Amino acid sequence: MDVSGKTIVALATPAGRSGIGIVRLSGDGALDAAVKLTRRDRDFFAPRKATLVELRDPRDNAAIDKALVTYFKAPHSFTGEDVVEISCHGSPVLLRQVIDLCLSFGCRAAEPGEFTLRALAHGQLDLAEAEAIRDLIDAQTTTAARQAVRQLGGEMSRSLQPLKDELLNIIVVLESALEFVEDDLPESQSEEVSRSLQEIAAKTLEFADTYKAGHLIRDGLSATIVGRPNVGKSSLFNRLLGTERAIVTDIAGTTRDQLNERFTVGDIPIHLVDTAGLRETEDTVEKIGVERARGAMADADLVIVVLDAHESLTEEDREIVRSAEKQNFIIALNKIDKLPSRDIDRLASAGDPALSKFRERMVPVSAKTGEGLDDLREAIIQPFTTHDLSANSFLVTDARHYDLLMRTHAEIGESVEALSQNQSEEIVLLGLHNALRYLGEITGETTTEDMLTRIFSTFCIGK
Ligand SMILES: Nc1nc2c(ncn2[C@@H]2O[C@H](COP(=O)(O)OP(=O)(O)OP(=O)(O)O)[C@@H](O)[C@H]2O)c(=O)[nH]1
Ligand SMILES: [Mg+2]
Repeated sequence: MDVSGKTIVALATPAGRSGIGIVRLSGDGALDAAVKLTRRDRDFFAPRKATLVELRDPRDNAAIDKALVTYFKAPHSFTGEDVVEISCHGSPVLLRQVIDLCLSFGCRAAEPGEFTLRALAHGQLDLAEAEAIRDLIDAQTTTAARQAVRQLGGEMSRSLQPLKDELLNIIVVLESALEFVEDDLPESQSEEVSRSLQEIAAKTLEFADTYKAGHLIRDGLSATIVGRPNVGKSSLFNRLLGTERAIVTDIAGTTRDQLNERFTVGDIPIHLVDTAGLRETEDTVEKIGVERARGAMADADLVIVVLDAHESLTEEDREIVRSAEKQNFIIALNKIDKLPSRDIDRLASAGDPALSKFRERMVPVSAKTGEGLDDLREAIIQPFTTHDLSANSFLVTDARHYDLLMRTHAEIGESVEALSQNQSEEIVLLGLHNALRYLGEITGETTTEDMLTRIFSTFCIGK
């Protein structure tokens, strides 16, 4: 990614009609573009002051819009470069004109995340903070947004700094031993180093462990509804979403293609999948649906097996439960409104003692009346919420950060091992330098161009 050079331009607000739409420019030519669009002098635009001004097409002097133009003079801008923000009326047609004119002035269309990348390159924020901006924009729940804001405020760097400092202290001790001491490190000192390293490793692991909760908050989980035809999968899917998204009929084999929707339970985003009823079939379309259902089941974090509580268990039901057993699964005993009694223990073992061992996983529900739906929602997230998500702690939410913390932990572990085996300081140091580098990669002190390209490709354009 070329971070220096040309002035970039992009629409910073979503495409489509809206109250206002903002075109953002960053680079040496940003102010010139504003000058050309408004036919005003450079001095007209006082830094950090929004000015209402007419935009005109320099080719025919036709008025384009009346807009608010704000100039942020380098380095006091988001990117650290000259930035101009033009708040126009939110018409896609006029915004296109403004962007096209900027391109004709020699600006270049920004790549995804390029404004943030430039901010990073100019030291306006560190990599973890840059990623936090992406996560904040992508956040699906309030909790996820709040975690992202904390990271944006530099909390990741602050959490890592003590670990880095302690690691560096030990590296200094070992490096000087290497340089000045003829013999090996004295045993007492070696033990002390080992103890400190184990403490750092434990803290790293403790921090990495928050990823389970952090990942859940940010990315949520996927739950796939499976079961034989007509047990009420699509009805439950609709109930959970609160809309009539899926077609429901009393004809077995109604759902063919799988349906994907998102909703949240207790601030956890859930990716819910409705599937075709599982059965042997000769129908070509249904057959593909059944194959897809099996695929979606295998990919899910949680499988929701739906059984018809009103009917006795069939061999197909048993087979579905058996295949779900390999994963996280719960059983929704649907259509309880058709039963005179709500005795779940009787239901659980209904005609099949094999099922009673799953008593804990069973939730009696009625997609028709809504009974038991709260219990079902609770059961969906229950296997995943080991951490107290409401706790006020800072969590690791990004897989990249988690991976680097685990690698740090492994490297320190190897150094401790090398130390206990009386291996040379060089070997011990090798692991510690790697560990320090991994921690540095989280905040971007030690990142390669390649990595940056990969990370920033996940950003949206205009940010
Ligand atoms: N009484 C009662 N009927 C239900 C309930 N849930 C679903 N039904 C009915 O059962 C029939 C099948 O419902 P669907 O939701 O289409 O079942 P499905 O499992 O998605 O079926 P396929 O898509 O064919 O696999 C419909 O007539 C629903 O109205 C329930 O809780 N109680
Ligand atoms: Mg269906």
